[in-house]
Amino acid sequence: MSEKAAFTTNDFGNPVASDNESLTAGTQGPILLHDHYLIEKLAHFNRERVPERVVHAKGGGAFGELVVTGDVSKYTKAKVFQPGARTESLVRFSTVAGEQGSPDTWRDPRGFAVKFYTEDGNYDLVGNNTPVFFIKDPIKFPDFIHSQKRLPGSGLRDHNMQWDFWTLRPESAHQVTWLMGDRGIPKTWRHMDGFGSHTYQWVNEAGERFWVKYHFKTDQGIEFLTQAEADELAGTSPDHHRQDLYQAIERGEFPSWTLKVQVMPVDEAEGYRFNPFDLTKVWSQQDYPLIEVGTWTLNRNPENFFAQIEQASFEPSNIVPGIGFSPDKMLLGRVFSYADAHRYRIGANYAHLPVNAPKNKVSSYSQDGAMTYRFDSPETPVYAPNSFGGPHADPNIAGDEGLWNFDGQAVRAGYVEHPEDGDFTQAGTLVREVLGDDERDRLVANIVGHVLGGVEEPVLSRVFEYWKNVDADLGKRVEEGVRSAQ
Ligand code: HDE
Repeated sequence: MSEKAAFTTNDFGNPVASDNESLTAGTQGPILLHDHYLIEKLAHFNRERVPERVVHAKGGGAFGELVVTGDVSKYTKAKVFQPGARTESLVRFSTVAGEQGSPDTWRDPRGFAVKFYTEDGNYDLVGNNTPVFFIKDPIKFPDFIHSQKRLPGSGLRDHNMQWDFWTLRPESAHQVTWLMGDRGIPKTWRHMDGFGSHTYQWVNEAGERFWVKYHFKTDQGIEFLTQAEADELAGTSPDHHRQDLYQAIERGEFPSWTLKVQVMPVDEAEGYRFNPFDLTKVWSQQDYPLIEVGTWTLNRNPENFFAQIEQASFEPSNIVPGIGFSPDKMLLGRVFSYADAHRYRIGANYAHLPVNAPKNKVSSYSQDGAMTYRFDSPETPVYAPNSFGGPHADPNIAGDEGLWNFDGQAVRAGYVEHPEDGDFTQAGTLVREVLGDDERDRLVANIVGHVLGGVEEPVLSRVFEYWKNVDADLGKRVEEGVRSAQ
């Protein structure tokens, strides 16, 4: 027998007389202005939504824990990655182009945003379920996203616009090959890998530096949906992935991933066959094998979706000592953009929200701002330097944010091309050496199906050329497939 239900109150704890009848002058009379409870309900209702994420609007997530089972202490001093360390974590999985109400099973990369609540503050590793991305310079990001969303006039999505952008920016080929293949529609969020995607810098206790790439290898195995299965679920179960994760955790079926890294000594970057900072490229695992870090398990559902998932904030700028940035221009662009997005979407003090707040003590000089919730004792100075024991910076971590050499010229130019760089090389390797025959067959069918969904000249000819540049036989099969269906 549940305990006696409490009386309904308004938002300030004042008990209310009725939740069913507004206050009127007589039973037939006008509603009275001083029915402040009615006004509170209607006014708050109008303010229930915050702006959805401009990308990655549809998603879901859970809490979990990283347990370090390996030993990477010779590469990093980051406490979160020390042997035996256990760190609480939050993840939000998402699609990219769809709005909040869009189906989980659309073909799209999946966001794989991980927050570690470490003893040195939050470390956010905000990746995707693919190791690469469509572009390599952040200045292209708004254009790229515009081309993947909706036409300005009709408000409709448009495959012609998508392929127009992709074929005019051929560096997209590697990611588009991933997208059009089986990885483009994971069976569930539990059955997909995650990647940090970018190259980051690790620093060990001795100050030695390494370039690293992160891999979350699913312990559930990689599984996918065919286009037909995905299309059916888009109609019958649009929240399929969100529901699957929630119910698996409810059943006590806690999904886990094995976190691994590739490590490159900093002095090998310049001579590597691919530009190691180019986000459209991977590092061959023959060249830099995966090294186990630990097990990351999801074992607790959010109690309130809006408070803990919709308002969750992830930002690549949240890094901890022992982990730094790299010359990857996409990473550096993101280091600005995410906190800016959260300030706009949730407000200046979004870091005060429990889901975003670090577990260690905050000793910053930020103060005030709307919805201030966290504050220090009255005697704590609000400026630095000061003579009254306020917090001070730690010079010992200078340089931990990532150090690398560069010339001083200001220039707008693409990356330095390494010997095996090129827009189509790794896409071709993926098609010829990684995919099996059945995966290639589905890749061709998915591309043909997508192109038949509205792509026309002059874009159509460029699509055939794009795929022939990836792989001659694949390109031929795509063109034959489209031509025979027209
Ligand atoms: Fe994002 N991205 N992004 N992105 N991204 C956002 O931040 C941005 C990129 C990713 O579940 C936004 O909170 C720029 C790559 C995820 O809350 C925004 C560039 C990768 C999520 C933003 C990129 C990602 C976002 C939108 C080009 C994989 C959802 C709302 C330099 C490595 C996180 C927000 C969550 C969200 C900016 C490209 C992953 C607009 C400028 C590459 C998983 O700030």
